[in-house]
Amino acid sequence: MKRSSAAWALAGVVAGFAGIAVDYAVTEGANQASAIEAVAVFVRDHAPADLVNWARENHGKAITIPAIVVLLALFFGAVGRLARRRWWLGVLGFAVISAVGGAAVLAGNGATVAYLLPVALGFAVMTVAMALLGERLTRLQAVDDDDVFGEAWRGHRRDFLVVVGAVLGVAAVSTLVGRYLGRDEKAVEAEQEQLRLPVTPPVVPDGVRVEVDGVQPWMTPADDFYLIDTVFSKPAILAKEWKLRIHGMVEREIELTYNDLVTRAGVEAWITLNCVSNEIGGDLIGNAWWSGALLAPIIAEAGPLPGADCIKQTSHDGWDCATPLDTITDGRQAMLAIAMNGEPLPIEHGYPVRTIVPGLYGYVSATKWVVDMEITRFDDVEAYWTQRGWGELGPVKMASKIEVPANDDEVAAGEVVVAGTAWHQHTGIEGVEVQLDGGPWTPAELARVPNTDTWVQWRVALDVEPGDHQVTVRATDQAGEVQTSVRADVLPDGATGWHSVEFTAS
Ligand SMILES: Nc1nc2c(c(=O)[nH]1)N[C@H]1C(S)=C(S)[C@@H](COP(=O)(O)O)O[C@H]1N2
Ligand SMILES: [Mo]
Repeated sequence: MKRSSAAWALAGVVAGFAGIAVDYAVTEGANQASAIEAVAVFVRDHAPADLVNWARENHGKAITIPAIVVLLALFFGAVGRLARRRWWLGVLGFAVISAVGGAAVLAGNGATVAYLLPVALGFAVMTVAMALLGERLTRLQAVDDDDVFGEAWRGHRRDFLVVVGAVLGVAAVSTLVGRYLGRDEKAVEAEQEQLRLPVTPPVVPDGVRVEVDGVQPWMTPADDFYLIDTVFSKPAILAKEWKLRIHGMVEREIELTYNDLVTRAGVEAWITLNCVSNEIGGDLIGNAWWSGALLAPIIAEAGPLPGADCIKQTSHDGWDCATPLDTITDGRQAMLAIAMNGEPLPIEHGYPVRTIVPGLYGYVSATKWVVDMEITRFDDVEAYWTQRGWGELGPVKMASKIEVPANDDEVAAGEVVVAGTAWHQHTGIEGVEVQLDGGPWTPAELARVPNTDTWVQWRVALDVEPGDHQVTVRATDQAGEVQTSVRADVLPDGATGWHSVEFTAS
């Protein structure tokens, strides 16, 4: 009896880890976080600060995943035992753990519902493996107790062990496949550790924050920076193998290596990047300290020929965009960036090199994993998104956003602080006003900005009576234009309209 209970636990452990291994293999292939990694990241991000600080000095990274594996082994053992009583309890156990993994995956930056597919596959493997093992064990148990060690018993035991071996084989092969598929990424991570780039760490400038709880940080950490790209698997490119070819309507072709670029590096700036698909009040925006080499002198060296008006940029994954040439040469800090917030670019944000052009939406400019620049004419090119109906030039539109209070917040009546961000990169924001319940516009106080290429934080205190309210924001830019109230969809060239928030005061 005892032995068969151990056998059920073993079956649960073997089936569970086979599912985990399959999830790992698929996610490594797709350069996504495996369920286990996602849980580790979630734990890291939500653990108490003291624990995280302790872990940093005590090999926290090295401990977290083995600790999760041990907990999983205990859990899977229990699931195996439960499956012995009722098969569906086993399924339920695996479903619960898969749901936990799936939730952690979804909580990861840039995750979409499609990221759940590997977890679902892992769950399927667990259940099927458990069903196969459970069937063998049930047969083993059905043999009369007095037949233990008899012919039939030994046959069933052999059957069971064969299936255990097969499931372990699936787990082992999946783990090896995952290792193999993840090797490029590991190599890039090792290279990143070795890099000593001539970049300075980010120092948040004085006075750029309004110091209101709930307003997003001035600097968006790379881990929280929104992610947009069309790849299923992020390219893992070694800097030492990277090259950028600049050609087309030029006097001379140029080929740059990563070292060439590092030698030319010298520009560092706070620049806010946003996506044309950002809805009013949306999150597809971030502000970072970018370091790299100015593009203007590099393009000047190639020498654009008369008539050229754009640069068709192509990334390693084949995605492309066309950037107006004058936005590169007009003096703004358009750059080939090698670092984000003082660190080498993370793979998902374009390692080793991406383009950043202040004042343009990402889809016409911010090429991640950029490897090719063709100087050409808009008349002669179509790029990934312009072929799909999006606008050609892609200048950022002025926008403003209320971050505090949040929609449906309940606040105390009286003085209510309203705060948020506003941006019109490369033009700059002159003023921000808010309006309570359709009343008069009240000017907000603006925090400072280091240049016109970033967002600006703002705040204003309003006197609010008890009841339901709506607050609306609008900005004015340094060209004197007032943000339009006319609602436009993100397609084809960016949303317009005022952002409003509804809240209750009591
Ligand atoms: N290679 C590549 N670069 C790309 C894209 C892409 O799909 N592929 N998307 C662009 C878009 S639409 C935006 S908004 C920005 C987003 O950059 P991020 O993912 O680093 O935030 O990258 C741009 N660069
Ligand atoms: Mo975008």
